[in-house]
Amino acid sequence: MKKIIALIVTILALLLTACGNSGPSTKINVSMTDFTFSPSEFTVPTGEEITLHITHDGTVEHSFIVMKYGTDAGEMFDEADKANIFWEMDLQPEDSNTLVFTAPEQPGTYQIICGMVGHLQSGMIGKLTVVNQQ
Ligand SMILES: [Cu+2]
Repeated sequence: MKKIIALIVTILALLLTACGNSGPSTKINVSMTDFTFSPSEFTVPTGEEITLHITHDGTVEHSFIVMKYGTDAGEMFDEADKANIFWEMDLQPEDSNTLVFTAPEQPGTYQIICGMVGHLQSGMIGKLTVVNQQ
């Protein structure tokens, strides 16, 4: 009987740990407004399928762009930066969408930006942290 109780306690402890939001997650929920991503920082495991649910709570078109490893858009997103897009989706105001993308195999930090003119400068910037799975 004691063993069973100990087992149940262990399982509950593991479940609580799994629910913590400090570790990597394969689910991202993000809201886009004029002009922020909320939240703006995400941690995902390498190579996993990531389900991204985006809601648009702003009034102008926005995009969610993950830049390739080792690149960033600099001061502004322009034509030359398009070659460095790892993954992108656009969303119209009051729309929402759920998409799946595969996380990069390379651990590290990746810049997230909105590619609409002027939005990066207005604060539509974020960070995707990709970590090896434990
Ligand atoms: Cu935008």
